[in-house]
Amino acid sequence: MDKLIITAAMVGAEITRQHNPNLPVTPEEIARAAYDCCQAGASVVHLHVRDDHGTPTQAGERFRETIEKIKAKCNIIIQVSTGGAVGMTAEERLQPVYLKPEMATLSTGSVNFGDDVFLNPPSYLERFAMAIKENGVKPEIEVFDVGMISNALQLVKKGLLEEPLHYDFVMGVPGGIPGTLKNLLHLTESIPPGSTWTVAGMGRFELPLGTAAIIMGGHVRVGFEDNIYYEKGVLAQSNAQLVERIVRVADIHSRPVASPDEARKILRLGS
Ligand code: KMH
Ligand code: ZN
Repeated sequence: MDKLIITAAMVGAEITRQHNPNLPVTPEEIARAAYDCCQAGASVVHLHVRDDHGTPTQAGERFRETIEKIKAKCNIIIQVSTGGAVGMTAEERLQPVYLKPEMATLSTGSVNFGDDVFLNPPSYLERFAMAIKENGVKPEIEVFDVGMISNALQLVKKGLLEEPLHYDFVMGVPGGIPGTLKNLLHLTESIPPGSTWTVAGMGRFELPLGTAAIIMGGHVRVGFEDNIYYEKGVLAQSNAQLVERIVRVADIHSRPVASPDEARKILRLGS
């Protein structure tokens, strides 16, 4: 098994300080949280940013400022979100890709998202994949349901994506694939051999699915974007606290944790 890559999804677009007062919002707070997560064992940050009012934004300038502050503190891999928030236009969502970060997400299908729809029609998939390719960015395929794997493989056939792909199984979103072990197994068996994968379990699914991934040879995403609780009824004090817990679980299962440079090799960044 490869060493374990832990991704910290620290901000997201849906959570507010009303949900968890420890949510990092400003570029300074996000950079500090990224540093703390890196120190705790994360090798990737999945990055969303907020404007001065705490509202989700995909503004290139805000990403640039936040990325600079993170880079000044640590060597963690920065993966920008192209999902943004529901209702944003494709061009709005694509802005951080033009900064040529090491990684960016690519959601390969539409999904009901609570009471909303996270819209990713075929035209978006091609446009996003092309922008990601043209800017030399490594995509992480966001899979909210199993059909999104075949959509990604269609993009490979069209020459818009290159294998081996790295997938993120986002499980337990209301409207997406439920966060069961049976479904995780189905997803892992549906990707081509040689692919890499991580799992992002929503809410109470974060810890059991993360534990399963550690045992199965996958990788793990944790953080406030997916889960604001440390345990039932107890809010997490920080993103780093959630990273620390996954490091302890990995340790119990004798799975060493990857440094950012080791993660770069596993994910074949820059190759
Ligand atoms: N905020 C969600 C609607 C991504 O970052 O690529 C989409 C999302 C996926 O978070
Ligand atoms: Zn996201």
